[in-house]
Amino acid sequence: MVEKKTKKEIEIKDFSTCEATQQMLAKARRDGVETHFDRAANMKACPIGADSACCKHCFMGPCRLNARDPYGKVGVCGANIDTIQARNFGRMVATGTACHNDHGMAMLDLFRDVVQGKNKDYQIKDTIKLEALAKEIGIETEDRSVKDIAMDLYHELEKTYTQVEGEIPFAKRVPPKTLETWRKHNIVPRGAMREIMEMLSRTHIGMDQDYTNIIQQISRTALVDGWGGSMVATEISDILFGTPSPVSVEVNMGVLKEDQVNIIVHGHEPNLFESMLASVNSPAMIESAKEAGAKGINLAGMCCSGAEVMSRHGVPHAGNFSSTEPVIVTGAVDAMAVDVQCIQQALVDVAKCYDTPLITTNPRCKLDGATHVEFDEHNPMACTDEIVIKAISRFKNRKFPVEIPQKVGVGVHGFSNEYINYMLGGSFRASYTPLNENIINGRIRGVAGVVGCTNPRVRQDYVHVELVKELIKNDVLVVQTGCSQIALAKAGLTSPEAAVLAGDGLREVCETVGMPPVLGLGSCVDNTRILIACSEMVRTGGLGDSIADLPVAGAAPEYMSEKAIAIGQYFVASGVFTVFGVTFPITKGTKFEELLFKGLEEQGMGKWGFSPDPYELARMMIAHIDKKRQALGIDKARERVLMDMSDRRDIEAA
Ligand code: XCC
Ligand code: SF4
Repeated sequence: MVEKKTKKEIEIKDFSTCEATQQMLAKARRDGVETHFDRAANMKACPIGADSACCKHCFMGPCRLNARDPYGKVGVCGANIDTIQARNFGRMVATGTACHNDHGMAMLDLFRDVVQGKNKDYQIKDTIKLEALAKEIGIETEDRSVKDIAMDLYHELEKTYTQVEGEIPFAKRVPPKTLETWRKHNIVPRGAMREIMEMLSRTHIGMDQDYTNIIQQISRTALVDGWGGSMVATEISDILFGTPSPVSVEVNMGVLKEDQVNIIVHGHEPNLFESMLASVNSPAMIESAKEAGAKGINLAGMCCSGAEVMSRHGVPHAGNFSSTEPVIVTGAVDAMAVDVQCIQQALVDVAKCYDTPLITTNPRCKLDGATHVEFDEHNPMACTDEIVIKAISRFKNRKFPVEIPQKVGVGVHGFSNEYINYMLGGSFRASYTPLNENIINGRIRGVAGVVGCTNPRVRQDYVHVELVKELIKNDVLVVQTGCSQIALAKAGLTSPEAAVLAGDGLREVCETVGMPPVLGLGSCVDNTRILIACSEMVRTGGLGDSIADLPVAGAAPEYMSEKAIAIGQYFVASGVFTVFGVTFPITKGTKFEELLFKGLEEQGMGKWGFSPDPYELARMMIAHIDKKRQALGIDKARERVLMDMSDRRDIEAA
């Protein structure tokens, strides 16, 4: 195949390792359609911004410092490089935290309306989880009605957002020793609105100009994401829509069907998706699709909405973030409905090229040029029915030949914390004990969370897949969420058969339990399931008494969003060594870098790490896991298969 070159000569295979996406990028070039890969190749990332060496917080500036001589100059106000970087970092964390809290609060609003009987379109699906959660945060449940417990739970969780003084409700779930560290550093969040407000206030010109003090508010803000808004989003969505348990799902563009009306839901809040499920299954809609000549209506998800509903209901998933433009290039998408977050404005133009209705649904996320059909959760199907009708009409009038890459990865997803408990311990003695035992005896070396976005500045899926392969080969059990989980699903690593790629110890555990070596937990707010899993591991015993003691590590190797930075920081503040790829918004050789990459660990938390290379990321994570095993005195328990970097490079070069 001869590929037409874009302005900058980059081969399509260097954009992505996902073959379906490659096929569509080739088609896009033939069709004269541009994607974010082309734009990234032709727009050099701003080098000053990449180093976080500029400030535009006031109009005595904007000021830019020299990253190669970071202390050679200060801003007009005198702000030095550490202040500038810390303030920039703080604002990223504030924005990411705001997004997750906004999402969580929307779920909590819906929950309140359902409990009060004001919304009859949704119901409480998991009353067992409702009661367990209520009990966990100190709500009386004995001899009380579900409605009363639910109302108390609502009022309690609302504090996550609105509380002015005190500790957020889920601080009760934090292992005592970890909480003690937070209290010592005064970083236990009060409420999200307060923390985000204070973060923004403290980064204004003339406010907090000591990076060691700014970091405190950065951590406190990030923690109200992980242990606050995101956790509320996960827990309330489980209660309303059902707690996930393993389900076999197909992932990749091959889930689209040429002879059906294809609808994609892309975004983050599951309420839209739940209503869309009801719409596409309604007999009237199916009938009308058939009248239009379709065999049926085919619903698939993308990005986090998709990851969440895939895990919860087994809805097929069409791809991760970097495939959201390419999927439209198939010509097979009869409507794409979006809600909030990670919706690129470029979708408008790509959708226009293929006559695909691109429909925004949320009042807080409209796109210039898209059709807006507002989603009202008090009459949800009015919106989703209208989208289905638009899709059917587009199907009937399809103007272009359809080309669907015949690729799917079949795997098992939906490993909620509740299920992991059950899977390992059985229904009568559900517990994390078997996991801890297998870590102590060395069959499992440790646990890694590999999560986050894809980013057109790196080859799509490559870093995710190589990193995870390297980890499981070294007996590290991998848990996943978001676009990373989708990358591994496409690569076939989420199936139990993938256990053959694991080291002997991990493989034995996987084969005994019948689980894949890579456990998909859901969307990015579901990263909180990892926090809960860590807390359970601490509570179960034998692996130290704070999260910082655990042989665990986290990674977002292809991240692109500020939400990812917030997530990284809440893992670090919770005690987890967290590594990022792509690029890190920091000036090298500064005190602020030293604080993030070293100092925080000395304060009893985790720390950051960075490398663009998957093998180096794996090496860093495994070295950290081994360091923790050694500190716990369990390092001798395993036969160590040390990975030698020069060896493996030699093998690869051969
Ligand atoms: Fe967005 Fe959540 Fe990143 Fe994917 S992983 S690109 S944030 S959809 Ni959350
Ligand atoms: Fe420049 Fe200081 Fe204003 Fe930032 S706050 S733009 S460093 S003068």
